Amino acid sequence: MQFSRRDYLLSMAALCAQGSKALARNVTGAMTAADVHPKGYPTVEAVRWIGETLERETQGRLRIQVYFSGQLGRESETIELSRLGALDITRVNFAALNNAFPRTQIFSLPYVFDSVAHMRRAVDGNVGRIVLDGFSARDLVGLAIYDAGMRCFYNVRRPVVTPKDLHGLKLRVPGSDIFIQFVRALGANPTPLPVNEVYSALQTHLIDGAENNWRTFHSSRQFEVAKYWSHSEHSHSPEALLMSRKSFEGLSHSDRELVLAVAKESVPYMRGLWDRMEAESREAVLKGGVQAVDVDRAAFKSAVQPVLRHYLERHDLHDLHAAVRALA
Ligand code: BDP
Repeated sequence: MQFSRRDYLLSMAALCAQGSKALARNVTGAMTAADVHPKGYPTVEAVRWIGETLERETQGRLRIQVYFSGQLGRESETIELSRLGALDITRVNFAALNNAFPRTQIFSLPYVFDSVAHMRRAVDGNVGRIVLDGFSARDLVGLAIYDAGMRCFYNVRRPVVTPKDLHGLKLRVPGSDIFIQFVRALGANPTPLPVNEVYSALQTHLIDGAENNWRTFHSSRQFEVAKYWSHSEHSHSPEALLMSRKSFEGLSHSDRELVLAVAKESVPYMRGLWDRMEAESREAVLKGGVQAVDVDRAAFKSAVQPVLRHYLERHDLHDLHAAVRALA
């Protein structure tokens, strides 16, 4: 059974009023999870896979109802709902966490990873563990880190090959100071907006462009309006799968272990979907008339160096960065 966002919030309010401990369980008794992406997106499918696996392993005792397409709000809102215990699980990009959880900045900074393989080594190893563990101080449990491809710039105006070509363009960025600062360092005007508002902002020319991966560019249909893609690969900012600490602590010890183990197993499953769907999306948008160009990568990298240097003055990020670079 599918509930609207309003139904969900009303049932949450009713449960809160009763002082129920299981705040986040929706009226069907399943755990609730939120994602801004539509059904079929690799992150949504990975969380559905976790739900099906849990259901099978526990004979239906643990289940997950995934609210996709932003039905439960923006990423900043679902993070807060999870911290409060009004939502069990949220899947968000690290960019949405950067300001409130400073350790997450290590994965969103520009040009910290040389390749997807490098990013996977870092998130699968100690650095990933340290970053996931950092969430517990703020009422969340880090369950997994998923791929989000390589973010690139695109716009409605012109081919962009060097940072100079970005000058004067108004570019949408996620609500992260890192993104605001490096887009400014490249000479463009950063405009923070929630992801689900980017398509219409491009259409109405409120903005000239944005940056994201092939899959989001495709599934959000932004490619229909922004025809110039620049292969900048400036950030690999991955996805975080987070659980409310309240919900997690409401589970028995063995259920906690099971949830952690199944979330871990969902990473290779998600990567399989990601690799296939990213390639499909790339092909589809190119067929749809998008013109993709290679950029002067060295010029992009050097223009954002002051931003990187500024963040790496912090000891925690400096050490994490050294550990990430050692895996290059
Ligand atoms: C996409 C992420 C999504 C973010 C979005 C953004 O999957 O979680 O909301 O980027 O740019 O790649 O905000």
